[in-house]
Amino acid sequence: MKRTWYKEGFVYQIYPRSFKDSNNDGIGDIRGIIEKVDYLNDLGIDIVWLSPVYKSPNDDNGYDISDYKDIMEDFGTLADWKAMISAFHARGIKLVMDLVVNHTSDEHPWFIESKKNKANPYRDYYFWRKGRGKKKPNNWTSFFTGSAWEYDKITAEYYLHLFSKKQPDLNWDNPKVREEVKGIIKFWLDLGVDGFRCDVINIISKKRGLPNGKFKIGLIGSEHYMNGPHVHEYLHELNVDVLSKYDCFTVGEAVFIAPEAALKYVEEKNQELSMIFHFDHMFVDNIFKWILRPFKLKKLKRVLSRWQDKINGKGWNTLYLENHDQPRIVSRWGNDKEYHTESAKMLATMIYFQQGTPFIYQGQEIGMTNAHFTELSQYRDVETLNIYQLGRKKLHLTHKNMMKRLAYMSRDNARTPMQWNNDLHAGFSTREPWIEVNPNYNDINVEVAKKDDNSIYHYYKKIISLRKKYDIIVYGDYLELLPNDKNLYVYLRSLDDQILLVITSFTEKQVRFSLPKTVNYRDALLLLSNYEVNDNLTQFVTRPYEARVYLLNK
Ligand code: ISL
Ligand code: CA
Repeated sequence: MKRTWYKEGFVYQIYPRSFKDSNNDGIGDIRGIIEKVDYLNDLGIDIVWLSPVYKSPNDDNGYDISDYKDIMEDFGTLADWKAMISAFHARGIKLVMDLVVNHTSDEHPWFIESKKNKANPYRDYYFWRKGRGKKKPNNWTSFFTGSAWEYDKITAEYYLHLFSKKQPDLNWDNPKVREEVKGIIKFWLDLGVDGFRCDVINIISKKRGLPNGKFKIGLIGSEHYMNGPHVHEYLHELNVDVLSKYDCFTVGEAVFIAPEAALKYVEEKNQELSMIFHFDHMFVDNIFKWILRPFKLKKLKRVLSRWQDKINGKGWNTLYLENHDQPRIVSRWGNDKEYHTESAKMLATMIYFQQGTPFIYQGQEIGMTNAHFTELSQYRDVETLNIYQLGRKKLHLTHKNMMKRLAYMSRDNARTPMQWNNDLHAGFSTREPWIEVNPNYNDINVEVAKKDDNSIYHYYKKIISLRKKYDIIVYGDYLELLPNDKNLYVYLRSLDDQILLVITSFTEKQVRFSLPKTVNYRDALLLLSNYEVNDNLTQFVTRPYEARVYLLNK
């Protein structure tokens, strides 16, 4: 395994709209991030992944880009951005930008041109097709519900959009499109960025002819673009032509992917991506996100262990529980009431001692919870609003039923403003923010957390510092113990003559833990725990959401 900084670093994701508002217009911005650089440095993180800050009409909060080489006015200017990257670099923090190139905004000049007429040189940057009589060009559906095709009067043709209709898909088979993407990557690398998080990168290559999807439910047509025919060629091309010439890394967002398919992207010899985000663990408590099912620890363990086992030694994993598209983990698999602190710490322990690059999402380090919105009008997210309409109008579900699903899964749960202190609007802004602040900000905020030695914040800080101190946490091999236990997730990591033992309980009930006899060691050191520990590690009864990490010497 090649040792390198992006495997050793801890990543912090910033969703700029909700991080810190410097000019009090209710929207987070780049100057706001600059105000908080020392906060991030103090937490100990090494890399920042910044969600999109490019020019955008904000149909999907910046994931619909109208100018890849400039900054959205709400967020500031390119000069502010330059000041921000300097502030990060001055503290040894690297910056990863979000690269959203499966689609552009419909307000991007390329799309505006391509709409004009069929002979326009930009026409073939996108997928324009005639309808089949009165019908759409094919039966594909969008990630955000409804058909993936939108009709445009000017040329009487449809264009493809796998996300909202303001996000037309780019045609990567056109070599000019690939050259444009290389130009964008080069532009930011030359300004000093250290890598890219590549949005939905495994769906950029669509099957020739765009045939109808076979399955009639779910994301119809997806078998024709998930890990599509030329995706590996195209990523290899970007890597060889641009990325490999810089000291940078890439993390690809890969939707609906199995570890076997993931390996093709991340095996070092293939020269494509450095690592990917998969979603397998995010589907443990739901099917297609909106059909909820009870959380089962055994399922989670099976999924995570499978990813550890398949990728280990060949490629590199990512470790995450939250991002701007997912609800808050403590509300999801923990207990955000009686055991808020214990369960948030346990979840962090469970994930961040596995092998892979760890990512935390803003607010996770203080245990921010779901928004618990009760009115539809409190939601802002395009996906959330679309799914509500689909549920009500097409599936005839009740308002109450839909609101329950949104309260659990909506992306807006992660998008409420960062809770900095007890001031009005949690210190995020002095003005009414673009989305409501979670009313629990008086108890859950950075200022309170910093003062309390037992806080979730200090626990995260400890995890981050341990990872810097012990190679085994970064590079050790993974082995799961007690796979059939319904309440405990226990695993080992091993490197040379050391073993790391991680024990986590997913229940408030007491559970008897016994260390399997196969684990032999001479001495043990408790590195981390979310309760005071006075007993022996070979056998003990767990407390609610207990977590312990031991370093054993063979
Ligand atoms: O969050 C999801 C809805 O269920 C995912 O399906 C999500 O749409 C998918 O992971 C792709 O996400 C990325 O691309 C989208 C953007 O809306 C997301 O914020 C982004 O992370 C389109 O650019
Ligand atoms: Ca602002």
